[in-house]
Amino acid sequence: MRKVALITGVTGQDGSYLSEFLISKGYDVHGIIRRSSVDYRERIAHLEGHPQFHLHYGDLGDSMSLVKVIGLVRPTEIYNLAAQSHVQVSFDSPEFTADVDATGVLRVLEAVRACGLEKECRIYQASTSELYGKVEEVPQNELTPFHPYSPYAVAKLYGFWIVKEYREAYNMFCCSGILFNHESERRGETFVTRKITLAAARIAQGKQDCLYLGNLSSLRDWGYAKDYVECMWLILQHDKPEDFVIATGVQHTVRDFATLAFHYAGIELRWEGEGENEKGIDIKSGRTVVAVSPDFYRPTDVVNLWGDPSKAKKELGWNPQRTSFDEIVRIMVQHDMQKVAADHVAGVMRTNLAEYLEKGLVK
Ligand code: NAP
Ligand code: G4F
Repeated sequence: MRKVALITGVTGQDGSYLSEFLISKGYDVHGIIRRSSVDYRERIAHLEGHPQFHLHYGDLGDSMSLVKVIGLVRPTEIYNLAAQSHVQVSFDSPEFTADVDATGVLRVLEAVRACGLEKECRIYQASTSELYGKVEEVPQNELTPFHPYSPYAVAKLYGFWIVKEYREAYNMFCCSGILFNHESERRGETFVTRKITLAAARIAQGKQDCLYLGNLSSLRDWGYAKDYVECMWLILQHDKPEDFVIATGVQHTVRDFATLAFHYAGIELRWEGEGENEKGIDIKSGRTVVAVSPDFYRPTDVVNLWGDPSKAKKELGWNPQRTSFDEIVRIMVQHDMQKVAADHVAGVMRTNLAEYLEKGLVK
């Protein structure tokens, strides 16, 4: 049996872990990348040149490129992970977000049909807990009504429904994973968890004074990205095409995350004040190391995500708590403590090199 996977969004957090996972399962993995003027392939650099790993240029906004790549690769499984994935950014670029996160899904489905692969290719769509938005019940499961609460979520809702429609209209094996937040040391640096772990590491090493955050009371069900990509694969190995909630079933606030991250960076926090005046104070030095900035408030914010992964546990045999909240925070802080220290050494070396070049000591 051919095992050929095509991943859109291969350069992203999930795309990089999924590539590693599928290669280990014996798949030939093909990824779609976009041209960029800067090196953005950090997360997959270690895979380039691997005999089971291949890259193709394409874009979710460009149907022809999708038809071309899908026709060439003839994948047995497609993982559609590509998206403008930042909720805050979707308020600034709503039209672009809709084009990629909504119409982009349709383009992938239509490209599969145009290549005559609708009977043999299984499709995974990266859906999201943001669909629950202004939540109508807690915890949220596959039957909870959706109430999207950002341009990102509205676009992703279209993606969810068009996948369902193609499943019913054309009998295609296409499914959505409704994934709750999942984090890792490869998480983009502007998502709240990574922003916190990087800042905690910088503050602990004297490279930053204070971390500014938005809504500290927002609640998330945070899991580990490496565990979640396995679930994407399990969803496509299931005997029937269905949608699944993927979550840990445990909820924490942004404040809890920050308290634990600073703890692992060697700083114990005490919280004082409320709302915009709330501060995280380093107990030892008395310095304010976390403060609130309304710049990071959203026009509408999703504040109570809490997933019920019972269906995935029962039907896919997936363990929702393989990596605990505590362990995720520890892994991320440990990684960023090393990164900040290494960036410092690299910076010093660059400064020295510039000086040597200037003095004509290095040719
Ligand atoms: P990410 O790190 O932001 O990666 C997004 C990927 O999409 C990147 O590879 C990006 O390419 C690519 N992309 C963006 N626009 C594109 C376009 N027009 N054409 C082709 N590729 C494009 O996101 P992630 O955290 O890995 O998430 C993966 C997917 O799961 C996304 O669809 C996200 O919305 C969804 N999701 C994520 C979470 C989570 O907590 N992480 C939860 C639920 C759902 P560049 O590198 O070129 O920018
Ligand atoms: O880390 P976030 O930006 O993630 P958000 O909005 O939950 O979206 C992520 O998870 C979704 C799944 O539920 C994915 F679909 C989506 O692609 C993305 O991966 O924000 C989390 C919470 C929000 O309530 C936000 O208001 O943290 C709050 N927050 C507080 N201060 C902040 C900040 N968020 C960011 N990014 N930056 C802050 O300074």
